[in-house]
Order: sequence, then structure tokens, then C-alpha cells
Amino acid sequence: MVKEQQALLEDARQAIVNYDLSKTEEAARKALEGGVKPYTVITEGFVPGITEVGDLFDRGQLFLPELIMTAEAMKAGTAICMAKVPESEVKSTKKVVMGTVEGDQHDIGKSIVMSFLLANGFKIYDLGVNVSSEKFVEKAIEVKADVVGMSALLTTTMVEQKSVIEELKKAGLRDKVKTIVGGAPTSQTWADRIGADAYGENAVDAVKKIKQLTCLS
Ligand code: B1M
Repeated sequence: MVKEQQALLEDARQAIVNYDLSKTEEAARKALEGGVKPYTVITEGFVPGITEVGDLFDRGQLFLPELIMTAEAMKAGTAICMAKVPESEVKSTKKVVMGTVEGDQHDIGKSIVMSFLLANGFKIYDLGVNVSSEKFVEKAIEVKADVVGMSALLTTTMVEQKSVIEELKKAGLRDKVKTIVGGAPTSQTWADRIGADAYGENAVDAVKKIKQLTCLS
């Protein structure tokens, strides 16, 4: 990557660290104009910024209002980047139900994953945040889902991913629907422990794993 592009990514990181929404939008536009790929702006600009903010929050050096402003800036900047990722013209018949589990309001990562799935032609049903196990199952039945994806960002809510899998079993769907889990506290070990079919480390990995689960790769 050329030096100018690295400087643009640094501006993006800095705008997030300063929870400055308009600077974040400006940084996103400038980076894209400067030839940086949309996903790179997010992963190498915004994500290091929001990780730094999360660490400051963890250490009590920053508080909830700032965290909320950071999230707003992140969402605005990410939206500008994702608008540059075209929806696939080749549509798949594979259906993915996605949601953030019950008790959890974090949706930035899930939205990025969904944009990448759309860009790869999947049909997405977004249940939003704070989604109960029952709602995941209801939607999976309603749309005849191929995959149910569960995002969780809190160590206190990741256990809900297990509840969804159990609820799918109770509904007799476990053999018909594949499951994928993701979110910062989760891992392949966690996915294995709760009986999920896959773990997605990031948006690119999630697309790869969902393609494998639905036999598209
Ligand atoms: Co929250 N929060 N937060 N927060 N927040 C974390 C997660 C935390 C680690 C911060 C910290 O203390 N360092 C901490 C959790 C600690 C823990 O559980 N161990 C925390 C806390 C404590 C809280 C509150 C409890 C704070 C409070 O109220 N006192 C509260 C909880 C609210 C609730 O959910 N009930 C809370 C609230 C919030 C905000 C609302 C202010 C805001 C969220 C806004 C929103 O999402 N609309 C927020 C934010 C922004 C964060 C941090 C700073 C950033 C999260 C994020 O968006 N990351 C976060 C710290 C951190 O993660 N470093 C933190 C960027 C995003 C691109 O990454 O979400 O990991 P990520 O998604 C990635 C991958 O994980 C993966 O792909 C994505 C793209 O690469 N992925 C999947 C995600 N989902 C996937 C699903 C898949 C596959 C891959 O398949 C289904």
C-alpha cells in the first residue's frame, strides 16, 4: 500500500478515536477516493480505532456517551464504505437468517457481515438486535432458511448462541439448518463446544464458511 493510502487510513482511525462523526465520514470518502478498498478502510482504519476506544472504555478512561458517539461515527463511516460494495448481480437461492442474540445490542459487525453476504448474492433476513431464540427459530421456519447466523459481542450473551441451537433442535430443524456464530468473544473452540456448524472470524471468513456450509464452494 502506498504511503498516501496509509495516511488516509490513519485519518480514518483517528476520526473514530476522536468519536467525530463528520470527520469519520470525510475520512471514509477521502480514503475511497484515494483508491483504498472499502473493506480495507473498515478493517485497517475504523476497526483499529474502535478497538482502541473499547480498550479505553475497559480501562475506565472513557465512558458510555463517548462509546455511543464512537459507534455512531463507526456506523456512518461503514455505511459510506459499504455503499461502494455492489450487491451481487448473481443471486443465490440460499437464505441466511441473521441476528444479534438476546440481551445484546451490538450490530456493527453483524451489519458488515450482512453487506458482504449480500455482495456475494445471498438472501438475507435481518432480525436486528436482542433477538430471542424463539424468534430465530420462527424466522428460520417461515423462510425455510439454509443458515442461521448469530452474532454476540458480550461474554454474558454468547451463551444465547447455544440456546438458539438448542431451540432449533427442539423444533426438529437441527439437521435441516446450518448454524454459524461470530462476534469478538466467540471462537472456533466455542463453536465446537456449543455444536455450531461454523465460526466466522470476520466478514470475509463468514462468507467463506457460509459458502462451504451451503455447498457453494
Ligand atoms: Co459495547 N462492549 N457495550 N457497546 N462495545 C464491547 C463489546 C466491550 C468489549 C468493550 C470493552 O469493555 N472493552 C465490552 C464487552 C466486555 C465483555 O463482554 N467481555 C462492552 C460492554 C461492556 C458494553 C456495555 C455492557 C457497556 C455498558 O452499558 N456499561 C453495553 C452493553 C449493551 C448491550 O448490548 N446490552 C455496551 C454498549 C455498546 C454501545 C451501544 C455503546 C456500542 C454498540 C453500538 C452498536 O453496535 N450499534 C458498543 C461498542 C461500539 C463496543 C465496542 C467498542 C466495539 C464493537 C464493534 O462494533 N466492533 C466493543 C469493544 C471491541 O470490540 N473492541 C464493545 C467493530 C466490529 C466491526 O467488530 O463486532 O467484532 P465486531 O464484528 C466483526 C467480527 O467479530 C465478526 O465480523 C465482524 C466484522 O469483521 N462477526 C461475525 C461479528 N458478528 C459475526 C457474526 C457471524 C460471523 C462473524 O456470523 C453469524
